[in-house]
Amino acid sequence: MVSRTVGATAALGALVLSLSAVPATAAEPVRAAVAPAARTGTTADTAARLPKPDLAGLGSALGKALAGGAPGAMARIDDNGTVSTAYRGVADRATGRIMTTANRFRVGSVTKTFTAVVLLQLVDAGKLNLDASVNTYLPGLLPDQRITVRHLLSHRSGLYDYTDDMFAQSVSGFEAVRNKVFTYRQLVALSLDKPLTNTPGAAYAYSNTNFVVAGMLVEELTGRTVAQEYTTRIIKPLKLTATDYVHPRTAISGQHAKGYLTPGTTGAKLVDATRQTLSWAQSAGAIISSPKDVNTFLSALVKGRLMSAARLKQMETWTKVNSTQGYGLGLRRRDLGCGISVYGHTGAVQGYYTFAFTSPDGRRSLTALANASNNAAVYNAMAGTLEKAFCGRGSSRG
Ligand code: HEL
Repeated sequence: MVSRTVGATAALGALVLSLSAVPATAAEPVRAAVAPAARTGTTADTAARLPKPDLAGLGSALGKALAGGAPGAMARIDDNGTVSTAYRGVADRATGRIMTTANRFRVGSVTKTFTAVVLLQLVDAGKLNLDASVNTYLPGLLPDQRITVRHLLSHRSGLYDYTDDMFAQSVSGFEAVRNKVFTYRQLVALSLDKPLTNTPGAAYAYSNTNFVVAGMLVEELTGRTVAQEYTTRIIKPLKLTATDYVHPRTAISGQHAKGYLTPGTTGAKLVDATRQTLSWAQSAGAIISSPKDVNTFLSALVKGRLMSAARLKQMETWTKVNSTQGYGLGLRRRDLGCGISVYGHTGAVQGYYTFAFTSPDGRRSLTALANASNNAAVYNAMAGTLEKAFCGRGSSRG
């Protein structure tokens, strides 16, 4: 099912509302006239120049995810007030309830972007220095004084990712932690059982440990929980009504997609992984949200509504990941086949693969979800949704 609605985006105000009923191409000259000075450099009017999304291609990408083994898949594009959705398969295998974009789900590491936003707001407030040693704020926590806050947020600390061992066996590893409640310090201790993987600052090496320590910083500097900080700094101001952080509770409330972990053994049954504490990730991966909310969040973020322009510039300063990807501060950059780069994050927790990205000016956002994980065919199919959403029919990949 693919549908397109031209909708009201209340927060954007009356001027943009009046534009939202106009087809994307026709609105271009007006859009350019609305806010010419608000954006600078290469981010200006990216969405106005974007090809129209390829909605049929988006549906096909979701179909490929199902062919690869996902029970269901869905995607929502918010394109400057125009909403397009596509969905396939089921949200719940037991009842056959269909998958739609109304379902909430576990966003996994998209949580890292939320955590980075909170810390960058604390930088703006003068409470945190990105280039200070983490141990300045958490004395004695880390074994190397040279590890800075910026190293954490850009995955350059060298702190070993304890989840590599935890989930070496996908199903037994998951079942061993499904109901566990860890303290942050216990997770850091698991990491510190292993030496640093690189000299601090020297290399990009993705590690959940970085964002566990980031969560500790949030709690240390504010005296409040990460849940409270996400709520007061992001969820409430942006009116994200389907977003929350319920750790260590295991249930997802309201309408949601059940998540299915693919076992490592061929032919073995999918494992319903929906209920879990996510305590192994916490501030690195435990947020629950919806496609609409994630799109609203990423769009507001890159439009500069969550931090100063100077902090956003730092967030969008990229460390090379590979020839087509960069990592900023809790933010991924993916370079697409049509020459456009998009910013956001991916998520992979048991049962859920998320791709959530926005154009650099925040005007077009995509959140795509498959309710399966540990399955390369599904992952690659979902990665293909980006090309369809941002490159349209001109996509050279996917
Ligand atoms: S991994 C990633 C993704 N991130 C990181 C984080 C997240 N998720 C995890 O660390 C969970 C890893 C285990 C997931 C599990 C599965 O697929 O269900 N895999 C196994 O059990 C494998 N034996 C870098 C992919 C991200 O995109 O940022 O989310």
